Amino acid sequence: MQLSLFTYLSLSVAGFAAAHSWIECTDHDKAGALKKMEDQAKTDPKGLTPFDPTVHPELCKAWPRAKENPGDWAVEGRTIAWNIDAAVFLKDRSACSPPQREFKPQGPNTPLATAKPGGSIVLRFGGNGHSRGNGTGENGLHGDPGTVEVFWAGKKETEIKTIDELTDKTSIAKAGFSDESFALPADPNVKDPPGLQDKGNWMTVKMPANMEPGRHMLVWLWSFRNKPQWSSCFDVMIS
Ligand SMILES: *[C@@H]1O[C@H](CO)[C@@H](O)[C@H](O)[C@H]1NC(C)=O
Ligand SMILES: [Cu+2]
Repeated sequence: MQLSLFTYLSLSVAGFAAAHSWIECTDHDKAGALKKMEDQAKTDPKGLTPFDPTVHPELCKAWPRAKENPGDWAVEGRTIAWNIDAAVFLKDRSACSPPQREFKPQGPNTPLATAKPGGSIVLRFGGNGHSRGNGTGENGLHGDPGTVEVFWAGKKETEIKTIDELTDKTSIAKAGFSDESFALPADPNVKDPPGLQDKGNWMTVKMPANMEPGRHMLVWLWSFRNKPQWSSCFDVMIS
């Protein structure tokens, strides 16, 4: 099925209509979030709280570009989440959403992630009901939830500007969208919300050992239907 321009625009404007996700935290306390979720699952398995930083900012120690603390989840889905598929349709090959296209100093309330060369950071993004393939197949049917990948230009203070730079050469980490996620119930046949509760997905990313000290720009990309779909841009300070 060919999507019309109108459909593409309304998907990107409405934000929630299509499968979508973005990086909400660049240094997340995954163990702390898992503990809270497991506790909640015992008492209220159908009403898991999203463990994103708009609800639990105390679990987040570092923030992506243009993300407020705590911020508004619905607004972020329309502003800092970048719909690559819709942009490409409109002949825009930008790698990042407009507010994430340049580095602006981040205040003490929303610090950058820090790491040593070869060290790891834990990114958090929402499963948003898609962790078992809801809406990620052809024509919005069930499919593979796809992959998440992180890219680096190879030098400090260097921007990745277009999706044409998201290649094997700049890729530093790749995983399945749901490789690190907490989803209820255990029955894999429950694939759709509200039965499916997938309120926490993570990606642990090892920094290349050859990163020099300084600020490094990274791009996170979620691909499904074998195409790039959504991106988020953030920085890591290497010590
Ligand atoms: C995905 O889940 C929604 C409920 O959130 C449901 O309405 C929709 O039909 C599901 N998609 C598919 C392809 O089953
Ligand atoms: Cu979505």
